[in-house]
Amino acid sequence: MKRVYLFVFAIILIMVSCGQGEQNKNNQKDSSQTTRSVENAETSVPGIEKLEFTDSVQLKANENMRYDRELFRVRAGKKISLIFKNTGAKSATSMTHNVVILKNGIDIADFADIARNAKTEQYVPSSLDSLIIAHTRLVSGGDSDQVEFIIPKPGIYDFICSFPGHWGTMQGKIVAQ
Ligand SMILES: [Cu+2]
Repeated sequence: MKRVYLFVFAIILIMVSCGQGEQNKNNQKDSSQTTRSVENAETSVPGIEKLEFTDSVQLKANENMRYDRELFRVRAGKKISLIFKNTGAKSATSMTHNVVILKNGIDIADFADIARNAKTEQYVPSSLDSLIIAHTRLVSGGDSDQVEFIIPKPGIYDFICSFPGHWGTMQGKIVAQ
């Protein structure tokens, strides 16, 4: 009789421990799914899935005070070329523009508010270096500039023209995945 009780007890023990194992597995699955969806939220914007990955961010702007493109999709950790052409007239009175790619999480308005006072540094003050991934020089009408950069981590990175008063219309996003 005792042996039968022991046997039944053992079976119950096995069933209970298996059930807990199953539950732990489910918990693990849930938490990894949450992490994955948070990562997606940080590296995705509407329409990004329709864009091809590029290693060449090519931008143009003129007197309209807008970039010709406002969304790019790149690979994190890969070398990217930024080529900016000011297609305005080659004239001393033409607007000058630049492209400043900011690290993610930087407030554009706050950045621009400090940058606008840095005329001697072409509106990219060295005091804000730690907030910048890369930037072109200030480009006159008919001229262009090219720089290379790497975005180390996946995320959404804003780019703006830091010439005073331009960032409101001259901005876009680079999504690194
Ligand atoms: Cu500009």
